[in-house]
Amino acid sequence: MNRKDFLKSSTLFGAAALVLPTTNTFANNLADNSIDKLVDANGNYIHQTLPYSENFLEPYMDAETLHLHYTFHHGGAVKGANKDLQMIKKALDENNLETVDFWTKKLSYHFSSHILHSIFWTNLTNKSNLPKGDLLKRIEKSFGSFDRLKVLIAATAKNVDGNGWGIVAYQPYSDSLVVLQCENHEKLTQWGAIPILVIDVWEHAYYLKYKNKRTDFVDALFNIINWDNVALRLNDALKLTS
Ligand code: MN3
Repeated sequence: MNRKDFLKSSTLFGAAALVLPTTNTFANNLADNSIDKLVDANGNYIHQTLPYSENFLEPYMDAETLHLHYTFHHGGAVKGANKDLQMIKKALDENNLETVDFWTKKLSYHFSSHILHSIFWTNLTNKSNLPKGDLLKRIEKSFGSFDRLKVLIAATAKNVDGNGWGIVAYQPYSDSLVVLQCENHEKLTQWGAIPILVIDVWEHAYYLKYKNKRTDFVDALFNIINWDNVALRLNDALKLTS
């Protein structure tokens, strides 16, 4: 798929998501690679099982935090997104668009949460590894070195105002990797950017173990980032947009 087709199908997907099953190439690529599958054949959002046991990321991420985070925070977003979608459908069916702006805003929040959490779980592993190959080359091209990226993404994540995420994304419009500071789940993106590494700095992600020390949590996460997964995601993003 070339970039023109991608943009065209993205637009179509955006408009058709309410009524059609997902046939979009990006979603299919992700499902084929078993990275994540966020919707079923009918376009409803689904909550995949975690790719590991809840104590897998100990001691850096404790099992209780992971359980609550995955079950109630991520799970709640999936439920919320399905409700928002139903409410938008209902508004269209009944031709009553009075509250549709509310549900559209909610859907942006909930589905963005679903997307980022799905990426977050697979971005983590219990054995440390480092970026290599094409990913490392891309990092060096965009940031100068891996160390410079680490400093940038860590500072960006630690300094989010309130709840949010630090994100490394592939930006097809500039053909480069970019670092984003996301507030909540859906704010402060660059259109088109595809997240490949996400760091959840909502308090629910760390408060049981790290209390108010968000900085310690972000530093600890660097012990469990699965750079092979980040590389796989970059590869998919490049294939999608080339
Ligand atoms: Mn979270």
